[in-house]
Amino acid sequence: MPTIPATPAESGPEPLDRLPGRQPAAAELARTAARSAGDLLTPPAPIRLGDVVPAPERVHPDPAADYTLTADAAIRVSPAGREVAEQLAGWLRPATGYPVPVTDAPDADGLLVLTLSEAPLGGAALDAARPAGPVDAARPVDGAAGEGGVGVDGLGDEGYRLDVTGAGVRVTAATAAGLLHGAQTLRQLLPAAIDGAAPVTERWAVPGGTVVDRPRFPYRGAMLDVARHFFPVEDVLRVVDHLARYKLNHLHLHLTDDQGWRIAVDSWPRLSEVGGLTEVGGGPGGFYTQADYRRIVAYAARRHVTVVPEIDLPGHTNAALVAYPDLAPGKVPPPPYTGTEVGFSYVDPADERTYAFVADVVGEVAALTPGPWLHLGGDEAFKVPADTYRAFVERAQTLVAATGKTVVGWHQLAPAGHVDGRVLQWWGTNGDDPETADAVRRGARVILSPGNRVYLDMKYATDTPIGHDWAGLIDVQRAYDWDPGTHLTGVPAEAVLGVEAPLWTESVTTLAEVEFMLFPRLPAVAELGWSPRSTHDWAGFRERLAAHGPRWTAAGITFHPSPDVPWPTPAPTIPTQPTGDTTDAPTH
Ligand code: TNX
Repeated sequence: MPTIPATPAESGPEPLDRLPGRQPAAAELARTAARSAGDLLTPPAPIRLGDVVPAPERVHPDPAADYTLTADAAIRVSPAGREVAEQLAGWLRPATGYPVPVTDAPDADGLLVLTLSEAPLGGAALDAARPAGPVDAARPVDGAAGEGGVGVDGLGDEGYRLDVTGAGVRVTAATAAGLLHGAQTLRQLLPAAIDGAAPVTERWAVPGGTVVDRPRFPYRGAMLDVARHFFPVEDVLRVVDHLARYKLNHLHLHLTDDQGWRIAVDSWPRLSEVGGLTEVGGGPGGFYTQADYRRIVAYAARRHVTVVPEIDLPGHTNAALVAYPDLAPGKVPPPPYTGTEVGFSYVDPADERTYAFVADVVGEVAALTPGPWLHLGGDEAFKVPADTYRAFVERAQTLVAATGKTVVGWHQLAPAGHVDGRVLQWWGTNGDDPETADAVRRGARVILSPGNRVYLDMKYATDTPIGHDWAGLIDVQRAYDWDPGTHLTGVPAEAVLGVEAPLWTESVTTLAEVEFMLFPRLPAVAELGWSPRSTHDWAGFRERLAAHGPRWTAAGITFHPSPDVPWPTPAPTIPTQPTGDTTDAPTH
């Protein structure tokens, strides 16, 4: 297994004696020899190539081709992939202590061992090192995804190919999103200590072979309710990092509710200035300025996460009514609300001014949001008669469509008329909803968030210190063992856009508590959204997931040590309940 390839390669390191103007310095030769000797003496990488969450579509291990990251590692990348390469370097530097430079120079000095490319690369040493023919269907592809080998052309918007040989590592993808997903896979293939914030001595081995991977569903998300309790920008950025780690690509922000209005709207300033001052339990609340919101959106975009803003209408609007009592039925100013009941508030559907309010708000939010979606809420407007509700929703949908955004709403929107592309987010608990199935027949697509599977505000067990249980107790296996493609009667897999795990925050007050509810269930939902159904296997998943406990510990991520998961022994230092402490800030 040559450490230095015999021929010049686009992807692998140049032979030292062929670099222009350089003679093989004795020190370099010695280092090369030492590395080769080390490769012969060291055991295989302790992590197997398939030990990734979410499970990749195809994995072809080659234990003879493990790669070891060393101090001279550099990342070579085309300009379009630079942002991803910088992120990868940012993950590798703290724990390795290596400089890991990023370069797009084809003749850059130093050994180039990681290559990100947006285009297929031919004739490189890494190609020579991988097995001939299509990658083995060690994990066969789901029906629609095709058969046989998958070339770069078949990777789609988010897929990637990862090749690991003794000579180096290469991620190939058609898009920067695919490159990032591949880089996340590479990160998981390094020892857990890679997630630490300070240098440690470790053999940074990566298991050899090839991974070819792409998602099952295009929409994979989580929702954070920043209305019941407000979470500062830094917390939201860290949640974005958590999503990206597991290849989730949408962050739904529940921005408004009875207890608080969290986004500044210039044309209706009291919404945030007055409506933002409350939260559940009487705390100070808060809101995002438009600059704050833009910062979240931009941070997410760099991680290929799309923000989906939700303005919940016509119910869940007490905070808006406190700010603008003219919007309230009967113009009666309601008192601020800091409890946890639902369904009592609504904007006056009989007043034209309400529709001016809706148009202004969705107009400003749409202008701040580069992503295609705008979520209208629509849930639990219990005090609005069905006909009135339906007429309100139809006008509101039209106002959203006029902004150029695609309407998303909770499945209560189903009876309203179809608007182009609209998406219903199903949060029921019985897998059967004729109204939603009917809306799908009329053209709607569905995001699945079954309350009894992926509502991450549900307790894990009766003794979970925070959370609800109205949809049942949800431990990891329950969150994992269902199929979004067949879950909802009368809704075919083709109508399923994807999955989303909502985290409501009536009882969740700190970032540590957010993480405690997300981990370890969020990766289960991520796997349902990403991995081909043929890989679905609880026994295998819990083993792969277990290896993430030490990663979360190294990264300072709080998690619930669920008894569903065989955490490695000796047990990592795991807080048994939310502690409120966090040790690292989001990476910028
Ligand atoms: C139902 S799910 C709600 C939320 C609550 C949640 C608590 C949905 C669309 N509405 O208002 O926060 O239950 O689990």
